[in-house]
Amino acid sequence: MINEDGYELWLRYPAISEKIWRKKYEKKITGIMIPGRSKTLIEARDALMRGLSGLLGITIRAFDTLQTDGIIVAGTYDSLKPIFCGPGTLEQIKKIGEGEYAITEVTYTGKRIITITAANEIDILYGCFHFLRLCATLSPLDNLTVSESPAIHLRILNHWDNLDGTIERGYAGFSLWDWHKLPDYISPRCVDYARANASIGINGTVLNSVNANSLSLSREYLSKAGALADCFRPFGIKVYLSICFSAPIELDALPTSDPCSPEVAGWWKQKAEEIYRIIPDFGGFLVKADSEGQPGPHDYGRTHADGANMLADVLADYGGIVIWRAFVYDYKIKEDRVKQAWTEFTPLDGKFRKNVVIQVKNGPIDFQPREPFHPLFGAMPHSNLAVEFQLTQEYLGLAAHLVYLAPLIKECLDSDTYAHGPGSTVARVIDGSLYGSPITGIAAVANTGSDRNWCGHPFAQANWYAYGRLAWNHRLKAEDIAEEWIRMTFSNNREVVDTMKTMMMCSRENAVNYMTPLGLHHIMAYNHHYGPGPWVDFGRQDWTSVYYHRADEDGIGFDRTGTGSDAASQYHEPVKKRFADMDRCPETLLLWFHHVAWKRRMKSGRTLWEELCFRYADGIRGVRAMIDEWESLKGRIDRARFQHVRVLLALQEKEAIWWRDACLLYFKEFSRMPFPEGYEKPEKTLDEVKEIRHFYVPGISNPFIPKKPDEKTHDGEEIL
Ligand code: GCW
Repeated sequence: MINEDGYELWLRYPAISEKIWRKKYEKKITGIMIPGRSKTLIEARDALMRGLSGLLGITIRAFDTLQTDGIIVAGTYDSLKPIFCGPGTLEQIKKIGEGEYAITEVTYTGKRIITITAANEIDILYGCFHFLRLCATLSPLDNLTVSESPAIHLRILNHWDNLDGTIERGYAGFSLWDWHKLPDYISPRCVDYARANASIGINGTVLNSVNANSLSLSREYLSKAGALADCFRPFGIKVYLSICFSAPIELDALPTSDPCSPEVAGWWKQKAEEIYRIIPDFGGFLVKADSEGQPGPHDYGRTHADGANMLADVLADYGGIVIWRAFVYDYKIKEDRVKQAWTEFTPLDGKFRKNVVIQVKNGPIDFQPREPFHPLFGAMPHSNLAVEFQLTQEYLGLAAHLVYLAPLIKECLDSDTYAHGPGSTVARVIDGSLYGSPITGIAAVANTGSDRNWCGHPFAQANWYAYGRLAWNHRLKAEDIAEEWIRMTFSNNREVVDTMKTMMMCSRENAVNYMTPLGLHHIMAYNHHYGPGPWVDFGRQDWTSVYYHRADEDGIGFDRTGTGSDAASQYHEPVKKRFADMDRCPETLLLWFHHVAWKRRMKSGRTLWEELCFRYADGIRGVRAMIDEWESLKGRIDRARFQHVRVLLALQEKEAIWWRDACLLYFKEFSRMPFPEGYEKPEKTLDEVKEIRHFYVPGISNPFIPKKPDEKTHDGEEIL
């Protein structure tokens, strides 16, 4: 077994050794025919030839006539018309609409051929990768009648990449974009990135961080972005840019960036003209405004709609869109942070242009291991809403912890908002089927970087893969996607597949348990967010930990019912009542919505304190189970990747223990209750754990020197 470094992702196509599949199907694949000379069709042809040659261990040839059985034919109606002269076949092809593809087996002049057909070339490319996925996962090829079209229009990655090559919250190396050498030199890495995205149907990429540097819109950087756009275009990937709302001031010294100033609107109009001269199919702007110090319309007493609509108007003629983030909160506002986006955006529903998409994080805080779905889903029926997930693991162990995120994504998408009665799921909000939104979208903060294996942890690629597959079809099951990925990335061996799938499917719950069980949230270390920090109480209060857990001698948790911040009231019935009722609130979110007595009996019969101890212990148990499962695969996985994962799992266990020690020792100061019998006791004292410090943690630009723990919250203000 040759060592692999993960560079080929899920596009390896190793020779299929499974005899039954080969015996049954290899005669169906003797050659390919993809007429046409466009870059996209050449890529489709190369992908099929390379993939099928690898899988079958033969040289697959390209034919220009149908000579034998087993030719895989791919093309559009027009490109295949000269080939299929007889009746029947072409009629089938004609029925395929924009944005979909079909894979069918037909008989033509007595020959059985598999056709991959679509109305446009990018869908042909998608179809070819789908066919390769079927073969690589040993799926049956009998009487194929595949018909696929994506549920969501915009399937986008957000790269929080900075122009200096660093990545905010990036843990897999540096930016993939070599800004310095662009536009002259485009790394082959960019082509491989585009191919990987096309293979999972991702059709948009935002090149730069939402904490945008205005230089991204300078002519120097636009020409660099243009070179990337040219590279990605044959793969069906549009380029977008994050913009800084004050760019007119920074780039051309305008006196203002007020969206209602004609001079400012004129500046953006000119900028749009400049951009579309370089990138004719430019996707549009992603905007983080009036959030975490980013400038925005509020600086001028204007609303998000004023800001978004001014930008939308300058892009409309080009078909561009504005993706405006709803990640807004401000510690100066005396309102529970989780309520502020809903408070600010619901009055603006229906006031945004039709080419504006409001991009909302999956939960109301910030990509925590678990959050309730964001109340804005189901609260803005007259606006285009997109959901934003985070693939880079800012709050989930950086690139050191195995945490498969498809269960988290599915948990959000399957959440019922009850906005229009039962079945009003988040998925139906964002795929447009609930409100008929003209533009539908889904986004994820990328976890890619210059690391050889793209995502740092060998298993982290699965999150990129799963996001793409769910963006294409959110009805897919997390474990089916895991199985696909394992088969394509590691092995079709049943034991390997089952064992890795078991590890992946429990990994998110493990992380929740050893970090933030029972609805705890935002108790990580300050600034770099690496490791636990339940004691953090300095700096602005909504960036502390004590603001969220509210631990005291009676209990722990944030009262978000009518007796507290009343955040539960932002949800529709019956969700509202269920969250607000301590007896009916799901225990997984109990401390998100309630301040709960240490002695309260949980469903398990344990007290809350005992339940917390059980959950932290169970998280560590889960990691140890993953270690044992991985050890059982020794010899079945190539040594390099086996060893890489083995060492990272050991680190994950060590950090899970770190989380348990920090949180239980700290909370014990309030509960004053003994550790229950039968559990491992913390290895360190609370003071020892507090002494653990890290400085140059990846993903942040400034080395964080911890402030003295006795520094009070911002201006000593009382906590809400
Ligand atoms: O999760 C937080 C991160 C910031 C990020 C911000 C956002 C890009 O800590 O690094 O800034 O969210 O989503 O804008």
